[in-house]
Amino acid sequence: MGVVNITPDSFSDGGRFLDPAAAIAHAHRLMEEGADLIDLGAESSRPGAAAEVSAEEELRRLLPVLQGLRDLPLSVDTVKPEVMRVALAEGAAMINDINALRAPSALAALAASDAAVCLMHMQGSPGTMQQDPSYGDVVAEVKAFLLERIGSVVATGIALERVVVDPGFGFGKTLEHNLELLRHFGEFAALGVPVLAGWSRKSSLGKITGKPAGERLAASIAAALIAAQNGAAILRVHDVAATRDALAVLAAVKNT
Ligand code: HH2
Repeated sequence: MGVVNITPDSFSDGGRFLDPAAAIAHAHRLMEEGADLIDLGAESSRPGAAAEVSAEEELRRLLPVLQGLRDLPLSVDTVKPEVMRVALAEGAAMINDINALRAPSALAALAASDAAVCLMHMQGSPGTMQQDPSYGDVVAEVKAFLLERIGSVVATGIALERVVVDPGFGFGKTLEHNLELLRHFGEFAALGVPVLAGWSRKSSLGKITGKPAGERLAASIAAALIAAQNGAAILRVHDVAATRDALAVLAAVKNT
């Protein structure tokens, strides 16, 4: 999954693809590099993100790009049912919700479509989630949350085959929480639905390497590969070509 952020303020590529033509060109480039799916986000969820973007503003950023990329498999990264409904009407293949369809009417928006959905775990909300993340047992708690959300989604009539889950690296988690979740990634892969991993350029990698977001490629690939080796079905990445090369090496090793 290649990331295209149509935002002024995303933590690693904010402002680069706010112009619809630049976002469209970047999405095509990521597909040429080997992406299977493009994740379009029009609201940053970075820690400490400013006041929420309105649905109108999110759609104003998103729609020209969505309409310009009709032929590509698209995921739309949003927490707002209004935005979900429009994205689904425009043919989005997946809704990627960092809030796991907890907003009132988000479940109904998905139930009225046949698109896939990614349910992500987040403790708190982006504005405050990194202030004091706290868990008894992070792996057990994230797993229980995802199982509860899968249950709600299926109870609404959305087929299990449409569901992807994500432990939500960096969303209300310290470096140690993120590492613990990665160590136990195989337990998420055993839940019975595909699991997505999003480590690309995240601040935990900065804490480990001491490097800023623009210099976290090698660290991002290392984390992506560990997730893939432990059963990740989808890797959400900014750097598709380099990740593809790393996955080709992993596939070559597995096939010999
Ligand atoms: N991470 C980000 C955004 N959306 N969705 C899922 N399912 N999993 C993730 O790990 C995830 C996500 C944050 O990264 P990015 O989009 O690059 O930054 P920003 O939120 O600042 O736009």
